[in-house]
Amino acid sequence: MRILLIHGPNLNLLGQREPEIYGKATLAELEAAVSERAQSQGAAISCSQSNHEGELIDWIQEAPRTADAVIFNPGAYCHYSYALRDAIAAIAPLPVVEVHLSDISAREEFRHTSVTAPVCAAVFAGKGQQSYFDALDFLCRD
Ligand code: CA2
Repeated sequence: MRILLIHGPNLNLLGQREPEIYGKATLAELEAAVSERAQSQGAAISCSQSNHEGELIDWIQEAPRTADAVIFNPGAYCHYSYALRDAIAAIAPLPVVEVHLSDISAREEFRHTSVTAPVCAAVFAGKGQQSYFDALDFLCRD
């Protein structure tokens, strides 16, 4: 199984600020941990991060040509980007699993809604790195 791990805006700052919300790991460390776990499950991970909505849309649109599934942390775009939602819906049935480090339902009101979640195959949030492991387990469950 080939999996794209895509991170959205500001997640390149992981490990530098707000460790009480997002943990101490840098993005590179998080990607390494998820890649290692994926390998042990027979999956190969390709990682990328962008702060730009259009670039994220391009990568989602291209995913069916290079991958069997996507694990996506859209960052704050999940709260309002109908363009990303349309891109995810457009590549169905390729599964896109949405992940969040923090529990978005327990934070500020504006984070309670994810407009991308309804078109994703599953959502795992609030468990830090474990949210990503849960996404891997979901995709590799068969
Ligand atoms: O909990 C998550 O994974 C989020 O997707 C993270 C996004 C946030 O906007 C979403 O509501 C939930 C923000 C990532 C910002 O990351 C930073 C990391 C370190 C320092 C500053 C920001």
